[in-house]
Amino acid sequence: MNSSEADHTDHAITILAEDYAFDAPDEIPSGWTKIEFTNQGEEPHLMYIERLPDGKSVDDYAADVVVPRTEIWHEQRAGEIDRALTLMKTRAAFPEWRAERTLAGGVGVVKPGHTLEVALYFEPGSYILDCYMKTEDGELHNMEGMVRELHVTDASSDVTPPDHDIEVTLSNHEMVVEGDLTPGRHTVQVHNEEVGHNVHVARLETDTEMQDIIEWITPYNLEYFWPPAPATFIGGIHYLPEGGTGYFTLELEPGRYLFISQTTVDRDVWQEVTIE
Ligand SMILES: [Cu+2]
Repeated sequence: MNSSEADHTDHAITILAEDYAFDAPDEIPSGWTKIEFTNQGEEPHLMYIERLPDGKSVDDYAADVVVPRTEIWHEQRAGEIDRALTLMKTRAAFPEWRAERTLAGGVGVVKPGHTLEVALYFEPGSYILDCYMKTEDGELHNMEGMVRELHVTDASSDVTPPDHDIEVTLSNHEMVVEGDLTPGRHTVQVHNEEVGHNVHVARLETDTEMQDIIEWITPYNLEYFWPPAPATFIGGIHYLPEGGTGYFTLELEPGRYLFISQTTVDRDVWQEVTIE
């Protein structure tokens, strides 16, 4: 192994997404962390990360966030309440402590069998890793076991952010995608200028319906993250904090791709890119 390969693999951690669990370390140092993320399951998965307020654990998160969310989702799934009421009831059900959470990035929706490398920055603290996509039966993956805790210690990593050749800038009313949009493997820097945005990348086929993607990716819709996925998703960076930056590797082939954020889809903010 030459020194550049050593630099590349040093301090990288591996996280496997399975149907339905995360295989991940329990503890990492703070600072930049490189994550090799592989979806080993048969279904698409994502990884949402948030830093818990001091004193809270994954058990609190499961009891106070995942369980009430699931109960209200079941009412929506049964057709008892519409989207607006679902949103209202869910917000009312979440505990007060949740206002003190901090978004910490994560991994966008990834198709089965796909691996990408992600780089994220972590302050010391307790975090949860959560996939809240749905099974074919409409059960939440986190209720099936896809939620766990990650401790970030006071020790600091000496990892530096990777070089990148594509940049995505997210804000409340705009998404800018620029850089080397050519076939091959790229590293994308995602920078979030305002509250809690994310970006997911999907490959578009000739029969892909944009409206199906919008309905599938819009939080609290009946179709939200309920299989089948309307397109093939190949990663991204999940909810970043304001001012936050994350990196992910993106493999492009000739064709059409969609960069879309769940928080601005209702404002028709997305970018379609054609790779030649
Ligand atoms: Cu999942």
